[in-house]
Amino acid sequence: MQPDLFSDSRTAVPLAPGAVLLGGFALAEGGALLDEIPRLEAISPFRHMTTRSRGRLAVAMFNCGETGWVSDRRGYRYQALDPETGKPWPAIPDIFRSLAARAAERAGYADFVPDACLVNRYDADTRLSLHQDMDERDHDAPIVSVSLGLSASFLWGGPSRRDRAVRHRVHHGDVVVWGGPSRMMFHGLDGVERGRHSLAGAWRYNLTFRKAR
Ligand code: MD3
Ligand code: FE
Repeated sequence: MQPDLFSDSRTAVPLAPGAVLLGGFALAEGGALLDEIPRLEAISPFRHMTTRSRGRLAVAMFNCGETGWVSDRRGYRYQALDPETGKPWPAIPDIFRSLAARAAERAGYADFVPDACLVNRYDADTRLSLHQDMDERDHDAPIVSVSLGLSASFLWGGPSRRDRAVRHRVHHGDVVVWGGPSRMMFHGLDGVERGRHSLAGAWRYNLTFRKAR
């Protein structure tokens, strides 16, 4: 008997094989997580990266961790230095790391130690088109994603871009752990609510924790 697995199992909703929605899992810490962002973006600012095919990304991002996801006209990759500053990305704050490990554990992944955390920022007009996350070396490790601020409509597709996507609402404090068969599925974001969030203002933030190398 593992009491901590049953005490709030109500909030663990399977979304797809290998994907678990932990509704409100980060609610208590949401404000503290958001409070880290100004300190982090003072080291590595939010920027709009470009892609080889699609031009400037509407979502603004930076990374923390030993390595970070970057995109430019040469393609996508992970690298230890922020190309904007030429310096290492800021370290993953302890409260980020601890939350990610607890969420992964709840979803059945013991000892999740991410080496990268991509911080995405959206306003009400920002979309993220359907894509797969394939640039991480370790596809057995899950990805943990934390939604903060304004609610959004998440697009969940299948193994092929042609598969019909379904929408899920994600709210401040929701955490999703994507592993196993869901790790390589197409996904995107097709709308953020208009308005203001009491802690995040006119933004939605998303933290995605990855084991990239
Ligand atoms: C499913 N971010 O950063 S989070 C991304 O809301 C990304 O910022 C979106 O897609 C966002 O790559 C969606 C949920 C998410 C993140 C990574 C996944 C879902 C995923 C990787 C594999 C499958
Ligand atoms: Fe993604």
